[in-house]
Amino acid sequence: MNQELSQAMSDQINKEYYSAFLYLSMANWCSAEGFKGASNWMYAQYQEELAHAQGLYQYMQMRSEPVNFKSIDDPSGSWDNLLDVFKKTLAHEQFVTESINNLASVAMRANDHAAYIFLQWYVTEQVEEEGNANDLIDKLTLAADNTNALLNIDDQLAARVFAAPVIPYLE
Ligand code: OFO
Repeated sequence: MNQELSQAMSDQINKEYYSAFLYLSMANWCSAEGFKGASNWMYAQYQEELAHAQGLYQYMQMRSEPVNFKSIDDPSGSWDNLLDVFKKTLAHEQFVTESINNLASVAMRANDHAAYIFLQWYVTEQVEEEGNANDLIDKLTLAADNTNALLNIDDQLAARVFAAPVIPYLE
C-alpha cells in the first residue's frame, strides 16, 4: 500500500477510537444529568464507533499493513444541555466526514481502487451520522426548555438498539 495512504488509514483508526471515547463520555454525562434514553443512544453510538475502528483495522490486516496506535485524547467535556451535546456531536461528525473524504482522495491519488471502494462504506455512513445528529438538533431546538418535550425525546432515544454495522471484511 502507498505509504501516505497506509499512514492515513492508521490515523483514521485512532480517530474512530477517539469518536468512541467521546460518545462514551457523552453517555456518561447524559446519564448523570438524568437523560437515560440519551445515554443509551450515546452508548450505542460508542459501540458503533468501535465497529468503525475494527472495520478499518481488519482491512489493514487483510492488506498486511501496520497499524500505529496512538494515545487517545481526553474526551471528557462539560456540555450546557442536551442540545449542546448533539451540536458537539454534529461538529465532530463533520470533522470525521472531512477526514474520511480526505482519506478517499488519498486512495484515489494512490490509484488504490480496492481501498477507494472499501472507503465508500465510510463515506456513505457519514451521511447517516450527520443526518442523525441534525434530526436530533432540530427536535431539541423545538423542545427548548420544555421539560415534557425533552423527556419525550429522551424516551425516543431509549428505544435505540445497537445493531452491528455490516462493514466489508469485518466478520
Ligand atoms: Fe465513525 O463515524 Fe462517527 O465518528
